[in-house]
Amino acid sequence: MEFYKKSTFVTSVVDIKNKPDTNLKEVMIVGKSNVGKSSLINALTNNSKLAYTSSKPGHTRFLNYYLINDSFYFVDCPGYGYSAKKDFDYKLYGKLVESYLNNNKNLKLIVFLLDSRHEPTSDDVDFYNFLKEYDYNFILVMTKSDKLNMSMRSKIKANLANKLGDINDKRVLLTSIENKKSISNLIDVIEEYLEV
Ligand SMILES: Nc1nc2c(ncn2[C@@H]2O[C@H](COP(=O)(O)OP(=O)(O)OP(=O)(O)O)[C@@H](O)[C@H]2O)c(=O)[nH]1
Ligand SMILES: [Mg+2]
Repeated sequence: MEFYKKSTFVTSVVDIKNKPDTNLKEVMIVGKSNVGKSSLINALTNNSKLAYTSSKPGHTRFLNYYLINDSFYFVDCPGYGYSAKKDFDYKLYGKLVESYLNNNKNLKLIVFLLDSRHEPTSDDVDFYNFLKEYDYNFILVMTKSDKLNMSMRSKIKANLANKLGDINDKRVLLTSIENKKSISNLIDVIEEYLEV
């Protein structure tokens, strides 16, 4: 599949009690601020106006549900690790994400984004370890690969292993919103997890 043809914004929730009342499957998109979560959702749906993106970090607030092909949700998360935004409430963020992950039978896959140009930050490492405690499937998506040169490219796996430990049991994909092939590869992987 090249991209998801039908996409609509459904709701933005601050309290998990207000999540959409359906049994549709969900794919969570998470990662540090500015890593490219919202942009990736737009690329996957070929809809540049769907999710709000910004070159300034800290833009997506709360959990945003996007209905895809009338069959599942992408859940866009606020980014962590951006402390300069003074009105960003980290306690609220932590609570929201934890309550989202608590016993979520609809959640089929977590897409954990990391910047392909850098080693994972300490916030990335913390979040990775936090996710590992849960039983959900998750994959690692290395974003902004269009900005990589050959030597950076060759270091990605070593950088990951250096900070995250053994990642041999994890799927690692490289994406760029400018590279359609990388987006359709990601769609194929997402579809695998949605089928089960
Ligand atoms: N070169 C390049 N830039 C990208 C790519 N993906 C995202 N960006 C840029 O990165 C910036 C942040 O993108 P967003 O999608 O808003 O990031 P986010 O993770 O949703 O950020 P928050 O909502 O603040 O947590 C924007 O300027 C995007 O244009 C990519 O694949 N390549
Ligand atoms: Mg965003």
